Amino acid sequence: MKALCEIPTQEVLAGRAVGHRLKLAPLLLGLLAANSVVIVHAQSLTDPGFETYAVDSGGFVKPTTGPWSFFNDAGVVEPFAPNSSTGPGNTWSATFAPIEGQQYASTYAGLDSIRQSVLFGAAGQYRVSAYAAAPSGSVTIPPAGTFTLGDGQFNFTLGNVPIGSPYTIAPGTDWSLFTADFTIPAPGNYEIGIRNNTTSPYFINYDAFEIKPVPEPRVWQLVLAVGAPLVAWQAFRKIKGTLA
Ligand SMILES: [Ca+2]
Ligand SMILES: [Ca+2]
Repeated sequence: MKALCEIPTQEVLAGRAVGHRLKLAPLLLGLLAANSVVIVHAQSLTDPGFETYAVDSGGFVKPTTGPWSFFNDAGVVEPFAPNSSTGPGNTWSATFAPIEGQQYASTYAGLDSIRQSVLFGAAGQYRVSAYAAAPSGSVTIPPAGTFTLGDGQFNFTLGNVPIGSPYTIAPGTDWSLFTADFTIPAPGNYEIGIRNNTTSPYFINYDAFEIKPVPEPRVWQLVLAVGAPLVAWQAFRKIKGTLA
């Protein structure tokens, strides 16, 4: 009889609600943890903004060690430096403030590429992105001469093969974000990067590379994983409330 007559106080109801939440808490935490592990283990670039290389302010280095491989004129700069050269294959520019950190990559004209081996834990669709910018003016390359800078062109690459659309950048273009989508057929290591396509005189600077799954399934998994039990719990509360 007591159970039928008793009207639960607000404190009792609040206590029950907390109790239900606590019962769900380990499940929710477990789901969050499981998804966090997946996120932590997602493919990622090492030093995506070229900050680990030692280079003086206004200077230029062509690293032979570290996570990235640099070819032809490609190297790392720390602003600010005008369009500069000590000879063919040693030509650089650092006229822009970095997008990220203190440094970025510099390339001059054709034959240049920058790439890094990346471990992909799962097959699927991915998107690589980077910021690119191109200075204007001219460059004097001893003893070749002085050249007026024109349009530059680059591609993102997978295993040094172009992926996505070629991008043309006019001289005097400030940082813009560029992307290319690609497919990873099986888990493993794949070389990701960029390469300059055309041989006419131009600089392209690169900073803040990133790789993401397309779409980002883990975020959706997380929303669904947390959302479904919450919806179920709310439905359970509603039914319980109706029966009571
Ligand atoms: Ca940087
Ligand atoms: Ca070059």
